Amino acid sequence: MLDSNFIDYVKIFFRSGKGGKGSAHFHRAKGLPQGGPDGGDGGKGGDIRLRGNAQLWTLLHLKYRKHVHAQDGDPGGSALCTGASGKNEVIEVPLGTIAKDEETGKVLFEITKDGEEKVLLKGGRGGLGNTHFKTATKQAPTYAQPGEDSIEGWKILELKVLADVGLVGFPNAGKSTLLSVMSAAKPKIANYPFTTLVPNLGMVEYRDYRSFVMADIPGIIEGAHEGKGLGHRFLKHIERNALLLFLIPADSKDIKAEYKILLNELKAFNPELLQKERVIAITKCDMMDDELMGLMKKDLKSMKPLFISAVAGLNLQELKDTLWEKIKHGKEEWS
Ligand SMILES: Nc1nc2c(ncn2[C@@H]2O[C@H](COP(=O)(O)OP(=O)(O)OP(=O)(O)O)[C@@H](O)[C@H]2O)c(=O)[nH]1
Ligand SMILES: [Mg+2]
Repeated sequence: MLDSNFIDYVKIFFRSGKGGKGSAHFHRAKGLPQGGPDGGDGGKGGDIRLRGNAQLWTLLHLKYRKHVHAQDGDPGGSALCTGASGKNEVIEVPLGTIAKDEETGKVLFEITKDGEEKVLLKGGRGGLGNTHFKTATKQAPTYAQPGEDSIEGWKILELKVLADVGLVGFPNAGKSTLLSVMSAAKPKIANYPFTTLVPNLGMVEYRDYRSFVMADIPGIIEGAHEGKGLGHRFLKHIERNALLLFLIPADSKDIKAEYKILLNELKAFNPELLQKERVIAITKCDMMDDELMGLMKKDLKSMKPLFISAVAGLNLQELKDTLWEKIKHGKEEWS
């Protein structure tokens, strides 16, 4: 894949901690040569856990971690001392991370909230000390339980970008420019197709300190669903966006045809993408004079687009209002 910092897939060998073994100790004290069993339980082995962290955007920090082992539990001690539990190994992941079993491909769970913690591999239980095995007929058990074994295996962590708004458009449509003026993100912008090679996310501030996340993905071209261009690899990221914002430049040869191609590509990739709420914006409207704008508005009436310009700041507040209006229902449902 392209040399980039956007890592959305890692494969790691995880092993949870083994449970500590129970102790088979007997109480010994001066004048009490035949004390009873006092072997403590073994400590629990550490879990392997994943925890959501809203400050992370990629899995880059895990790129070079091929093996992750949690600590084993300590064995039980004398005088009923329980062994110390092994430390849990908590892996921080961005929201939208899915954990899969490498062998079966089965999705184990998904992390969607900040601070959400889930156990990937459970640490072994500590073994019971010999005190537990004392019975009326067996006062001096020499048996103590071994700790439960660790669990290990290759797991896949995969990230699907979780954004409220996904930008959809041909290369050069002005997606990155829009993201750069609406958020603090600074994506690369240039006058050639496929400037954006990996998704960029930006937080868009809205009125009264509310905000939403916008994702800029590489441009989509005809045939993207068959792997043409770069769109294919990234289309999966907009599967998660609540709302799709289609961007078509005012200087497109045929705006309606361009819109249709975009819709077809999404549909061929995953028909459910067409179920999502959509907003259409015609970009680069600063390039139009009033007369041309008038004609265009008439011609595109059925599409109900917004006419914007990222460069001239035209109708950007209206765009935010429209997006927010549609997003907020979803947000209310989540909270
Ligand atoms: N006049 C004008 N030009 C714009 C506007 N927005 C973007 N552009 C120009 O259009 C070109 C492409 O802009 P980008 O934002 O890189 O387009 P993109 O959709 O991200 O393109 P890819 O990353 O290649 O898919 C750049 O030369 C921008 O300066 C606008 O509102 N008005
Ligand atoms: Mg771009």
